[in-house]
Amino acid sequence: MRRLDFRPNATEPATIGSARALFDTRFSDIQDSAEQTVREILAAVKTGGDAAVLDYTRRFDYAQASALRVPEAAIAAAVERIQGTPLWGAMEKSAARIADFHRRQLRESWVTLSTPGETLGQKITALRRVGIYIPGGAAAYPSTVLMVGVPAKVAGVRELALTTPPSKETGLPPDGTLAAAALVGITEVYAVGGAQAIGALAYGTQSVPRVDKIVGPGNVYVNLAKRQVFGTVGIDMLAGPSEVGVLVDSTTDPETAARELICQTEHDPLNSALLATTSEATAEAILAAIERQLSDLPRAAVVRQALAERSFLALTETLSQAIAVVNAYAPEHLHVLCAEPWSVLPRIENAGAILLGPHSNAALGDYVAGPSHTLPTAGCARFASPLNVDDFLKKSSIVAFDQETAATLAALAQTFGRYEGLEGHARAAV
Ligand code: HSO
Ligand code: ZN
Repeated sequence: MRRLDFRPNATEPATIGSARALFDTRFSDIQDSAEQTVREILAAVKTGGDAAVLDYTRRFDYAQASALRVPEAAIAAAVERIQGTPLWGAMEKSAARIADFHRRQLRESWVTLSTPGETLGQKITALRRVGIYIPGGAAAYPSTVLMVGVPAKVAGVRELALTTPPSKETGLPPDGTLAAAALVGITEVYAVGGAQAIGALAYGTQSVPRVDKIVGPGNVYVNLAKRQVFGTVGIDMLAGPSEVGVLVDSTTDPETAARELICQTEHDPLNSALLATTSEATAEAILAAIERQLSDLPRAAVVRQALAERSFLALTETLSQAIAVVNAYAPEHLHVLCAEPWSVLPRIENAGAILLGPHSNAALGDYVAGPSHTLPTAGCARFASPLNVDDFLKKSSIVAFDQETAATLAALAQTFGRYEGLEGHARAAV
């Protein structure tokens, strides 16, 4: 972990400004190198359609690929295999909790009725067709299918197309991913990953009808592709390599903090972590606990790399300073493990998910708590929200005046129209 010492007696005390500049570049090296490749893939998919997508699939994922769509029979077979395992029950319970949480976010269209002669309002419409990207390759993420698919269903999206990479051996996505899709009610599944999947969803191909918006997390290629197709389609956010911020003080149990840091960094060597604390002794105890816990963890090497290369230890004099560092880092997940976490909550400005206290652990948030685990990363928590029902809804404004109301407002509009040199507008205001 890179050590940032904000305490006044440090040799060269770090500042919030310098930390922010450092945090801003947490993934820029990988982004810069992938940008051009992604541009080429998207251009090829735009002009080449299915043939180009298949070509990339054969090159990157499954050498014998001959079709993009996963047959419904293959989904049904996956369901049958998973239904006999504990994963099915876990998915059902988790889906129910995710649905409960997201139903609270639903909102109604509204109109004003209080002023006679004028009605203003907002009409809410669910998006018609949405593409869901689910990461795959080496990993299988049925939980992500639920965390994206259930909010989409709650919002009332009519068509959902899911795309996820095929396994190198079978050419199909993992059973768990297919079964989760079926559980959510998604039958349109494509065995396509990476930037080529984003291109297919955004531009449409012979076998993939284009979508209105693309949602879901992905690797750096997927995120860069989403950014490049934004405008042709909507996107939810950039949800890339996972991040965790952990805020601790001298009261924190080091084993708990260590588990949380390990949990979010075991996804990928590109993951990033921030440990912010007022207590150097606790920080040292946490680092020692991490070493102990890694001794028999299957993915210890991934965690070690993530902690060594893209992670930070911030030592501060005061809790306020530690909170400022957390806000500058804007983590995807923040675990507040210091004393009185609820009193810290109002001061947290930038974080995708805020987990309060030692029992609100990362794994529960990732799998069963209810809020979507698809969260803004790479500092996007400064301006973006977790994936939620609003991502699948859009609003249209409604204006309805009677003649009398129009006449009373016309003079104002004429004033604007003439000032802006738009005489047609001025005359249309009657
Ligand atoms: N921690 C990941 C989500 C996930 N964890 C999926 C396990 N499976 C990003 O928030
Ligand atoms: Zn996770």
